Amino acid sequence: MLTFHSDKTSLRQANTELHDGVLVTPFESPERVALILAHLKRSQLGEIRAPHAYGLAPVLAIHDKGYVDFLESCWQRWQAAGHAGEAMVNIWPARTMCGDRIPEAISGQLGYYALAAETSITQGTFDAAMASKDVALAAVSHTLSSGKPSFGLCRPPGHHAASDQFGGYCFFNNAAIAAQHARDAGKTRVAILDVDFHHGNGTQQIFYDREDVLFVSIHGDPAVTFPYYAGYADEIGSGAGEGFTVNYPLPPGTDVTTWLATLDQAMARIQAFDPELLVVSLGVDIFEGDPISAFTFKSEDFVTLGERLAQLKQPTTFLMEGGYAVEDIGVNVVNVLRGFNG
Ligand code: SP5
Ligand code: ZN
Repeated sequence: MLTFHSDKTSLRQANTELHDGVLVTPFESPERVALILAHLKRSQLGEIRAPHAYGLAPVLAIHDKGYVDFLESCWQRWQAAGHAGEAMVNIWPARTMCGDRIPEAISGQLGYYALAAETSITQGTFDAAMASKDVALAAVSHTLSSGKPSFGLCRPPGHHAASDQFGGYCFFNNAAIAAQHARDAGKTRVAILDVDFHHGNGTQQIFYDREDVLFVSIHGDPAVTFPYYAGYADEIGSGAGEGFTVNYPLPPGTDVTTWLATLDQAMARIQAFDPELLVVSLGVDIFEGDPISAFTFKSEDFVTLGERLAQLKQPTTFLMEGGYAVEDIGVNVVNVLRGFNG
């Protein structure tokens, strides 16, 4: 399987994540990509290519222009304001405030454009996010032109990023950008299957009222799991999009047998939709050893996951989302791709 990777994804080198009330070194680290790459090479899974630059047009097909401008200028403006640390949100347009005004100050704009506080913005974040979506676009382009599967080693991940909000380590929604690229290239129906431990709230929001992009997600029950405010089973899409968002929340600790039985249901829904392309939001944070997640996959279960997904017999693009057990991240990702290859 062809992999797409960009060295520029390592330009995101944040030092701080707000975790359990403490500023820690971010779980979403550049090391993740290095370790996956090393294991891909060792496993001789196939050629690894760099993407070309697709520019901002495919980003603006998904994201709000004001949001993109904010991301591009945030770090410089935060520094210009004289703040000591990394750019971090500490105030929101919360439920009891009006909420639709965009303040002038960078601290106010951060609250407007952030959906979570753990993700700080720093030097290189925007450039890494640009490289990450280029990886996604190159991978999906390869699948579109060849019909063959591809793996986009995206970093930062994308599925929490909404049309005008960042958070959950995500800035641009790589899967949404790739799916829209496929639509614009003439594919009528695109399915996104999100297997990351966390609900892909951003992808859901972006396509919530659309019937041309099916969003199906298996994830930790948001009643007790980040991102808490989206991913419930009764969120099914709206308007023309009703029935084209499908959520399977599962309790923390769910065993692999139950998870795979849920995957069968998800795959049946995808089959009924009859897509022309499948985008898999591949988070390997469903691994038992993941430091911030609570599903129970063992490394060999990822082979099974890949094998099952191959049964859909669709042109498929895998895009990297989460996965924070760094010592096992390479084998877990490669196992999915090996299982898919058969
Ligand atoms: C792409 C992706 O996987 N993003 C995940 C973002 C999660 N951010 C907040 C996680 C909070 C985890 N709290 C669990 C504490 C376990 N001790
Ligand atoms: Zn995740």
